[in-house]
Amino acid sequence: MRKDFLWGGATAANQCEGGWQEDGRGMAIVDVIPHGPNRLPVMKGIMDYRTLPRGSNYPGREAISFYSHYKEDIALFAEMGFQCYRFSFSWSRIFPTGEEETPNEAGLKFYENVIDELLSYNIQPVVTICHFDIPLNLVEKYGSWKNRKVIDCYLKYCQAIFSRFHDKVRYWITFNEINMVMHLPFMGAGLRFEVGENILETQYQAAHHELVASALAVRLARQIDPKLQIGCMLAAGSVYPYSCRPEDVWESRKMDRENYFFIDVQARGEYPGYAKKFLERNHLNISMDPEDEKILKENTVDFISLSYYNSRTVSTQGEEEASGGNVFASAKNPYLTCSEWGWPIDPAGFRITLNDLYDRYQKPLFVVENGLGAVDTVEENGWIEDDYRIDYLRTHIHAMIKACDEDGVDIIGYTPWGCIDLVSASTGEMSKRYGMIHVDKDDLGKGTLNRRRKHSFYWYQNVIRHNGENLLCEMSVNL
Ligand code: BGP
Repeated sequence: MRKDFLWGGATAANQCEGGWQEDGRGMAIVDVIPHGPNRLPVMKGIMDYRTLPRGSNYPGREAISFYSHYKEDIALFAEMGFQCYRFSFSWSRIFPTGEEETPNEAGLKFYENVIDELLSYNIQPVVTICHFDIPLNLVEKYGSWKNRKVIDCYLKYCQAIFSRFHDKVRYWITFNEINMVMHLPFMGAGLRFEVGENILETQYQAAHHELVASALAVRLARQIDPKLQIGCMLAAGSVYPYSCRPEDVWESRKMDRENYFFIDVQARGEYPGYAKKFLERNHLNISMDPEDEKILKENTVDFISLSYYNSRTVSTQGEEEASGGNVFASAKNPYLTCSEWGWPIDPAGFRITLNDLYDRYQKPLFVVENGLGAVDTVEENGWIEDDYRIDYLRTHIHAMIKACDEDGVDIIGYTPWGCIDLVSASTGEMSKRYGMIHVDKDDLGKGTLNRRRKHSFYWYQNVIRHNGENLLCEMSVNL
């Protein structure tokens, strides 16, 4: 492992910050994504949020109110020993409609306070510029990333935050899980579809705009301060063939490429051959400006960040059961157990994924999400014995250390997701908890918002203290 390896934790404004009407913040997509049965159709862009029943519950509006609790939360992160903290800015807190000429000073000030608080504990901020987040005005007026105009709005936002924070924030991530545009297009990229619209074409058009925006953000960052490190971010998890049938193996390669496509462009600087052929074969006409090729080629990312929750499995035969998982469902892998939400648990798959990505790109990786969503029980004396979470983290961290120490994968740091409980992106629930810090709030939005340390809090503190070396004695995983 690197000597300067960064241990920390990760959250995002849309699921944690709340304060949706504070200090002039404008409406964002998260404010109109409800809890309950309408959530999935809204996130997919096939149900218009404007048709939702009155009185719908929008859990992101308050979330866990990091907005008013940030000092307390950062003090807890510091107590755990965090060396970095990954979080996102809310775009509409800084540009409420996305179109203002100048940024909202109160919004910038809030993030300055958060950053200064982190730095006062020697915690490095790692900022995601856009984590399932876009001002609602840009959705309404331009159709979000469907429209090239949004690239300019994004760059204006980048200009404001890079120039304000470049001497305090080194690591930036342009888009969280950029491949989410293919799976949950409204949540991932603010896309809504009209009846009869060519959905796939719109998704790839929006993706192209995001890819160009990401490359231009890299260029801008380098102009403002060459020390800045800019990364892309993939919802990762390698795809296994269900069997050694060559058809299954080929299918798994194809599925991997659907995700790699984005990183291939961001890290290598051009559309790969298989993507060009896919667009051609499916008659998808993506409009590109003549200078786009050059922009993509000249402004590749410095590092590749990723989330890993599970591996995936695919078969061409359809004889297997389905299984859940982050981003999309796949075939059930008979060798793996699953979380309470049906996501496979596969630490060896983490090592495989890290190796796959490093072999493919040869750029430093940053693991900015990993973790187990589980129901926690607060005992009468207030204690939370979350040993299932510890088991998950222990085996995954161990696999990551092996990837570094035995396979030579270069990893900048590790920030487990939802280090403090927050709203689940896929379900809108609070009960799907990832944290080492418990937040007293339920799925209906009731609770005191009090913070409480879980068993995993002390366990992770110890991992950081020993730079993960204690785990090598604690366990042995064969792979
Ligand atoms: C990733 C997202 C996060 C986070 C995580 C866990 O896809 O980047 O925002 O939510 O998954 O997923 P969930 O909250 O659905 O359990």
